[in-house]
Amino acid sequence: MPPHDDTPLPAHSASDEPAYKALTRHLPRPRFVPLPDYVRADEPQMLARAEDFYRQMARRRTTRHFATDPVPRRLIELAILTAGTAPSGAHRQPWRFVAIDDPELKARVRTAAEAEELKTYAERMTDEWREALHPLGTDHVKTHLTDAPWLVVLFAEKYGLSSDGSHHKNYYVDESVGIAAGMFISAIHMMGLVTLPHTPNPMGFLRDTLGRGTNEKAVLVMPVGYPRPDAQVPDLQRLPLEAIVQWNA
Ligand code: IYR
Repeated sequence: MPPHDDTPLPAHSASDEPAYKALTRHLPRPRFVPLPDYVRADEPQMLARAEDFYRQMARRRTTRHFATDPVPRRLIELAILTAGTAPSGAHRQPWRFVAIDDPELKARVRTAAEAEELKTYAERMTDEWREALHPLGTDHVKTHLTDAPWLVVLFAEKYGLSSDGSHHKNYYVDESVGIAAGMFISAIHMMGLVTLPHTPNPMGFLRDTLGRGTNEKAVLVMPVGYPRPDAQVPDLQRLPLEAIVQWNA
């Protein structure tokens, strides 16, 4: 750990300081330390790394066909640790992961998810929505939830609960948890496994089944495992760069 750096951050003179600065003057000075472990790479190195990472990530696909082979718990821990490095609003880290490999619990989650999904596909979806999903081959049958050796359920902590029972607000929870989910999915892919971000709706049953607090909301159920040798994916194309980027105005 580098020593605590007491060098004052560049400050405006008191005269041009905006009034809101006085509102936090009673708080302890924020602690800053030198940026740890940063090694500046040269451009050819960065280009090689960026191309390699993109090439690897471009091979990620979502499949519904999971093998039942076991996956070591340490790999799931590493994916969760990676997700936990995500940036978050006010550094509140409002993500919680429930990792399930108990076959009986996986089966309960699947049964409850399928019951909700049957209602969703049959009654809650508009025709337009059902037609949009048709090319992806999704339906209410979620075999992957019991085939995959792990189910990882991602919860968003909508607000924090302190030990004295008081609430504290979290900020940009959806954005923070969305970024963490992306990092989890990337970690799983880069280690050579597959996952499928499943969004049962409504999600309330997950809080009850998994015994989570009322300050949490389930966001994604992610089965994790190996793809089956005969795994298939929909025949999809990704948008080209020019369709997803604008450079300047
Ligand atoms: N939550 C449902 C339906 C579903 C919705 C969308 I938008 C998808 O991209 C995929 C599925 C389900 O998980 O089947």
